[in-house]
Amino acid sequence: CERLQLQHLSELPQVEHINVGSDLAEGLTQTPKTLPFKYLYDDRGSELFEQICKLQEYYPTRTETKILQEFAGEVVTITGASELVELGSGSSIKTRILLDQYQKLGYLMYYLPIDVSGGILEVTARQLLQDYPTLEVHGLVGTYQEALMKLQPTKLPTRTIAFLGSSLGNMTPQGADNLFSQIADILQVGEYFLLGVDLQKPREIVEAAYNDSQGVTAAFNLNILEHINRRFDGNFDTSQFMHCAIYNQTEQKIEMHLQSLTAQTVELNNLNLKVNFLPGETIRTEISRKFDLHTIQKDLREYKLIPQKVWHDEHQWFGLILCRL
Ligand code: AVJ
Repeated sequence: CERLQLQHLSELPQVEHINVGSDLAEGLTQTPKTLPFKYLYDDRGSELFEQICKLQEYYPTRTETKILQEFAGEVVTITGASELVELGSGSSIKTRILLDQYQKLGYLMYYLPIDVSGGILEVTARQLLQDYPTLEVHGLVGTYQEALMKLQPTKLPTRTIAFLGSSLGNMTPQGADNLFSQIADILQVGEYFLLGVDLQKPREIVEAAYNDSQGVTAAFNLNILEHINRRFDGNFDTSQFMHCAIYNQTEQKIEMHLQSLTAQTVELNNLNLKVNFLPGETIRTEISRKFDLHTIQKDLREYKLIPQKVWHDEHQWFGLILCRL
């Protein structure tokens, strides 16, 4: 089908592969131990994340969805006919609210979803083509950085890069700065960046969202070990680790960890790596920062990403910021 293109960036000879796994070895040999959050998203991980989004305790997805339902029309009116690039598109469910509005105004659409999870990207792209007869989809399977480097010049008057769901929160402040700088380099003057951010709120609400009663978040967290076992010929035993998520009040971020229940040694054969765990020792698998609307806008301005309009829900739990370069 001509309207669909899927590019697997990691299979391209241009992308260097020498460093695959080195980020992993680095995190596992330092104290405290960490793992890069991107390994949470193999196809199974993406599926589990979709389940998380439907949980009563997990407020971000439904709150952002409500904001989009109310204000997507405004977003689309401001950006005009646009090529929509989306970082971490997953199942594109919330994006459909934007796509619907672009269609309603009769705008031609070119959609470039970017995700590390190739399975979900392919299924989603095919479904979108069926539901949006005039849409062209060009999916990029890879990390944000890889995919942004591979973007072709815009085919439509403006490009909008969307980064929804507060995935920005997974990055360190330095990582977020690097991403803003890369986005500002890629956008032309007058183009847009749409950013969804989870806002600071009482710790009980945040902790409940990452310790759901059905254990879906625990399964999502533990799945990172299965993914790593498969990719790097490892022998993590998921029954010997326990999910925990704690809010770090000073730094306003929730941290997800996997805690070793015993003293154990894990081997990752492809990396030639043995990792020792003390009983109770943890691996940090994710941080999810919670933002302040003022501070984040100031950060964006430093990269010439100038906030044009900010929307939020009635409780100010979640914010959506539309910036223009
Ligand atoms: C997809 C990064 C927005 O940080 O809330 C959900 C991932 N982790 N539950 C988040 C996640 C645990 C989620 N993001």
